[in-house]
Amino acid sequence: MESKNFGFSTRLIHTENPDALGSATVPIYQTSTFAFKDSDHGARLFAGEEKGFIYTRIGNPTIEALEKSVADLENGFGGVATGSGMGAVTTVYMTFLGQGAHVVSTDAVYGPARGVIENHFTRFGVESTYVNTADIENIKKAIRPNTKMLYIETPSNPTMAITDIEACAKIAHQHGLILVVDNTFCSPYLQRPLELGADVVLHSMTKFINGHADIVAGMIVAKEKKNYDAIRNMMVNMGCNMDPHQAYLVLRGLKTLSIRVERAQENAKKIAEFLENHPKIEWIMYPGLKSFPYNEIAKKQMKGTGSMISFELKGGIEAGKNLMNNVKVALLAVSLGGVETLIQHPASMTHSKLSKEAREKSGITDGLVRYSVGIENVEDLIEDLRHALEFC
Ligand code: LCS
Repeated sequence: MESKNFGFSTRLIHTENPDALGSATVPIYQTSTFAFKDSDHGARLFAGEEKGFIYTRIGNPTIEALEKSVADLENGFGGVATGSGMGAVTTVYMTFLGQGAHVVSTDAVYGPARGVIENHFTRFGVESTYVNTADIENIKKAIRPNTKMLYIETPSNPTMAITDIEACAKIAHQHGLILVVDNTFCSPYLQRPLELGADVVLHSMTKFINGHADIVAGMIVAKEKKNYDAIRNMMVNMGCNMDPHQAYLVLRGLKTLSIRVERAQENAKKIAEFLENHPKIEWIMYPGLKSFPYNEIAKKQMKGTGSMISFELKGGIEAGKNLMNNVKVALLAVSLGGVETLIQHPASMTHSKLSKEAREKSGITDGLVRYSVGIENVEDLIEDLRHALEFC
C-alpha cells in the first residue's frame, strides 16, 4: 500500500500489504538465493526484463519491504538498506565521490563519517572541507570548482547545531552539487529533508527507526530514480547489504516510531527544563528551550524538538565521571534513539584517548554530557539525574 493520503502513523503500520498467505507481518525470507523456474526465467531476471528475486545481496522480499516503507515515509523514489549506518554513509561517498572530487561537510558530523573521508578516501584523491554548516556563509566560501557533494548532519552529533536544509539545497543546486542529509537524529517523523530539497537522505537505523538497541542497520533514500539506481548498484557491488532477519527487526521497530518519538520527546522537554534550572549545569542545548540558539530554523524544518540533549557540567571531567558512576536508570552507553535512556560523557569515555586540545577542536568540552532520552517514566529519569548530580 502506498498512499500519501494516510497519516504518518497509519503509513508506519500499513505500508506493506499482507503476503499471499495473509500474514499480518512481513515474513523473514531467510535465504541467500532464489530458484529460477527455468533457464529462460533466470535469463529474464538477470536482463531486468522481469521483476523477481535472484540473490539476497541484490535484493530480498523482507529487505525490500523495509526499503519501500522508509522510502515512502521520507517521500523519496526508493530506498537502499545497508548492514549499518556507516555502510549507508560509505555507499553514498563511493557512489558520488570520484578521483579528485571535493566534499563540503558539517564539522561536527558523526566522527567516523568524517574519519573515513580524511583517512581513507584521500587515498583515492578525494578532498574535503569541514565547516560549521549552521552558518550558510561558511558553505559558500568552502565550495570549489571540483566540489561534488554537500553532506550535512542536522542536528549534529553531539553539538546539536542546526543547519538550514532548504538553504543548503539552494546553494548545492546552484553549484551542481548533490545534497546529502544524515537524518539519523530526527527520523522521518520529525524531519523530511527530501521535501526540503535534499537529493539523498540517509540513516543509521540503529537509532530511532529501529529503536530497540538490538541491531545495527542503515538506509539510504534517493529522491530521483537516477541517483537511486546508482546507489543500489554501488551497494550491491560493495556487498554492504542488510540481512533479512535484521530487516524484519527494523520493520517491527518501525511500527511504533511515532509513539516512541512522541513519548521520548515529552520526557526530554521535562528533563531539559529540570537541567536548565540546575545549579551544577553550565549550559544545555535542547531545541525548544528559550536559550537554544537555533530555534527559528529548528521550527521551520523540524516537526518537534526530539529527545537528544547535550549539556555541560560546571565541574568538568571529574563531575562527568561522578555523574556516570551515580546514575542508576540511564545506561552508560554510546548510541542513541532507543526506548532506553542512554548517557555518555565523551571526555572520560569515547574521546578519553584524545588530548584536551584535540577534543575541544571537535566541540568536546570536559563537562559535556550527551543524554538520549528514552520512554521510561519521566519522574524516574529526573530523580536519577537529581540524585547523581549531587555527586558532581
Ligand atoms: N550517523 C549518525 C548521525 C550517527 O550517530 C551514527 C552512529 C552513524 C551515522 C553510523 O551508524 P552505525 O553504523 O553505527 O549504525 N552513531 C553512534 C553514536 O552516536 N554512538 O555510537 C554510534
